[in-house]
Amino acid sequence: MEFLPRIYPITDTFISGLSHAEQVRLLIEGGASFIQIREKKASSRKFYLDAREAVTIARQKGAKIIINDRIDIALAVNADGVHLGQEDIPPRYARKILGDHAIIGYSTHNFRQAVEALKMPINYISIGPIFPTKTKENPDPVVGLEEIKLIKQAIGDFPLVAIGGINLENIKSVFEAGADCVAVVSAIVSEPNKITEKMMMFNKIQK
Ligand code: 3NM
Repeated sequence: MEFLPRIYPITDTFISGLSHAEQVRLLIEGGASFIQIREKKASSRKFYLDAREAVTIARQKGAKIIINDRIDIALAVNADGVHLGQEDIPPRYARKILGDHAIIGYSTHNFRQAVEALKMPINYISIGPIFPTKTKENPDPVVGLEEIKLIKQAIGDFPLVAIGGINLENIKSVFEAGADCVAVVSAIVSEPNKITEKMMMFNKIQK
């Protein structure tokens, strides 16, 4: 699990009102070392330029950048990996394209998908949404804490990231249920002038 920190912030330009690169800079100031860039609306050109700048900033500080969905952008900007969903290119093809060193994460939304994912050439599984979330359009049904426990029992040491509606109030329960890492969007980036401070607060949470 050495590549995976306990807090995994994800950028969102709509929620924060800031570019991905600017969010990455503020997150790293707050101690982030592993950041996902998630873009659902911008043109490919705009996303490419923003992601390229984000990777440049991250490299200077020794942080890793994972690109959501877009294998082409990940390759173009030389990111550290991609995060793929159930509707994206299957992980085995992403692995072919990106090579052995890329970090590939894969979204699952229930026990069956999580166990199925173990067969895939991926580096971590994410499970969500744990709690209700407004950040994702058309989220899957809420998974809850009990499901994290069952999945962790089934997948053993394989790295498990929990996502969806996680905040400073409920984060401890998510770790207690067995998540190795939590991925967070709105509770960290929704107030642009507090991104660094919130990242620091999340990083202070003991497992
Ligand atoms: N994926 P917030 S839930 C991006 O269920 C994403 O896989 C989910 O945002 C999944 O921390 C989600 O603001 C949104 O709730 C997470």
